[in-house]
Amino acid sequence: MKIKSAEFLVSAPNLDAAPRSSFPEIAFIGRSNVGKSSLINLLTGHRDLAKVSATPGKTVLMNFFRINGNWLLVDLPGYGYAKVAKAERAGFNEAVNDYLERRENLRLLFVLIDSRLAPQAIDLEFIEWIYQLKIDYALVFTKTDKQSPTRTRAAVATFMATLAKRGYPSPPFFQSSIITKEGRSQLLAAIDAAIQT
Ligand SMILES: Nc1nc2c(ncn2[C@@H]2O[C@H](COP(=O)(O)OP(=O)(O)OP(=O)(O)O)[C@@H](O)[C@H]2O)c(=O)[nH]1
Ligand SMILES: [Mg+2]
Repeated sequence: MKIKSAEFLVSAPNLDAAPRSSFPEIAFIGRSNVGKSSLINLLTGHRDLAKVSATPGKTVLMNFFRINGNWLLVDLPGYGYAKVAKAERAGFNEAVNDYLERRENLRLLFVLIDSRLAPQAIDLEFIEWIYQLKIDYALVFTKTDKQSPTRTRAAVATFMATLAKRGYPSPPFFQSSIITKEGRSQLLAAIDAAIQT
């Protein structure tokens, strides 16, 4: 898929503030700082579409973008960042809960995982939850430029083995880097397929 246009629509604090839309939707989620906003910029080819920050917890709202005039991309707030105010944390968790449970046009959810880390409890818990919700999801192992391909392969294998041990089927997975652009064309092809369904 070629990205011809990418427009920011709205930052929504809750599902009521999300765009009313019948376009297919693709969302990105993962731990704070895992690289969601960076990956969205890589995919769309817009350097500053989604705000990137070295400070974890930057994206606290659900950010909606319209791509090519016919599908929506959503940058969801990162989970697992303890430092935001308690009230705010509860607020965005609720917004994400509502979004995942009720957004009917959601076609595919990309769950980003830091390729350098051993499986994290919070990621596994999140996957268990979306599995119960029957949401179509794929994993993206990010920041692969920061280590050797061998280490990344081992991290992916360990993660899949951990899911299998807990009784969950292996989801589709990708590897990504904003430095080498690894994963860009594969992710765009997966999005293309998902929005046709
Ligand atoms: N080397 C390298 N750095 C990356 C990559 N992806 C993201 N980063 C860096 O990781 C940091 C966090 O990236 P963001 O894209 O803001 O992460 P996020 O998941 O949107 O974070 P929140 O909005 O806080 O949840 C930034 O300093 C990025 O430059 C990557 O593929 N390679
Ligand atoms: Mg972000």
